[in-house]
Amino acid sequence: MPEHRILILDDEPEIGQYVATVAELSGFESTYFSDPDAFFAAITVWPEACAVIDLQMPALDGIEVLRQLSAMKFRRPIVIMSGVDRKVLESARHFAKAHDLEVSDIVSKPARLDELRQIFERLRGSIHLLPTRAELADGIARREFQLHLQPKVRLVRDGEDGLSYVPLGFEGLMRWQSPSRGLVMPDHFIPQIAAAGLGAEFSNHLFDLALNTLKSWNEADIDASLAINLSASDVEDLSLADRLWKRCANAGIDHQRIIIEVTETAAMQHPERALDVLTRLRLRGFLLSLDDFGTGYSSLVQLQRLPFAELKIDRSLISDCTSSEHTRIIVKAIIDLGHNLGLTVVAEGVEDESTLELLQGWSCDLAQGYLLARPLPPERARAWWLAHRNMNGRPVASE
Ligand code: G
Ligand code: G
Ligand code: MN
Repeated sequence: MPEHRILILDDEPEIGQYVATVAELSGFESTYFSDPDAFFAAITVWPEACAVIDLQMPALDGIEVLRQLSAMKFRRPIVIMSGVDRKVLESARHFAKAHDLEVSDIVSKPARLDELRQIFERLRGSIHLLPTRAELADGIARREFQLHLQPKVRLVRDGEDGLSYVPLGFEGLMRWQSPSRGLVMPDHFIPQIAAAGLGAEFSNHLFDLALNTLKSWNEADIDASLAINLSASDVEDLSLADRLWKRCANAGIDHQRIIIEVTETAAMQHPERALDVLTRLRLRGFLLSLDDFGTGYSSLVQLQRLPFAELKIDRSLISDCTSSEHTRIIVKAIIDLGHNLGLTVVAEGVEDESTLELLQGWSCDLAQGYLLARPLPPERARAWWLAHRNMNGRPVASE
């Protein structure tokens, strides 16, 4: 059985020691630190450990600690502890989420023994569910992942009767068909792959799947584009553009049909390196798309420096369009901003017709979402395309 480790950061040694003891009662190996630098050093030694952090410390406040964990791409569960009121703890949780950190629990100090025990038991339970590095490495080596495909369409307004769309292509979303676990969704393996340092192996598998998909489409005369998602570690890999371009050339695939989606957070983690890698991809002729826009904290100046052709508005904004005036203002402003920067604007997560109508009214270019179709296994995606491709201007109807 793999060992489970917890690293605790608290400026008060008695509390740190107390939390460590309770964690050990729940079967964790645990170490506490009162010095943030020693804590961060330990994180680099044990990237698979969970973390417990105090929000209020004299040397470094908890938000700074979260920021640094995010910069280190820490992807394991975090328990936040503090004597500040619940509202501040909730804001810290939001901050963590926006920085791709996983907060498994928040605890008000003083933490009661039974409360801490429960938290650590839950943590143990949830860790058991996560795939280990060895399992993931095997799954990748055995090529157990699949690319599901979600249609992406262009919105058109034709005459009186309003809305319709033209199919353009698909976004590929990975699924893991694990023999022991069944179908595993990306939220349960993407962060683990990053934490396990298996990014390069995983993206090679993804490229295999993407090229095979395009090859099979060529044989069936399907001229759809294919978007794939890259993670922060890919965006730091200087050889990526050449490697992907060569693989397209060897497979006889027109690489201009591949759209590369990168999240704001991934692109901004090391902006200089990302600028280098993304520019090489662009020069090689791949189209770049900025994914999940509106969730991170990027600077618009950086955004303009990076060679994106497309901007995808995050589905958390799109889903609030019909209910929130505030969100409508933001989404409309993002669409205008995108257009002013010469970008194609895509709305993600469109689930109903009234949202699609709003987006159409704001001249949003493309849409994706359950209203049009869910991510589909390859065979069903192909059937969807064949059923829709000749229906230019088909009225919107859900799948
Ligand atoms: O359907 P959905 O649950 O597939 O996807 C959840 C998240 O996982 C999305 O944010 C998506 O971008 C991400 N994701 C899906 N496939 C991949 C992939 O191949 N690579 C990376 N880096 N992220 C992916
Ligand atoms: O890469 P990205 O974060 O954009 O991945 C898209 C994610 O959104 C995937 O998890 C996909 O399954 C999901 N998704 C796509 N369309 C919809 C939708 O209409 N509603 C919701 N709730 N999720 C969607
Ligand atoms: Mn995406």
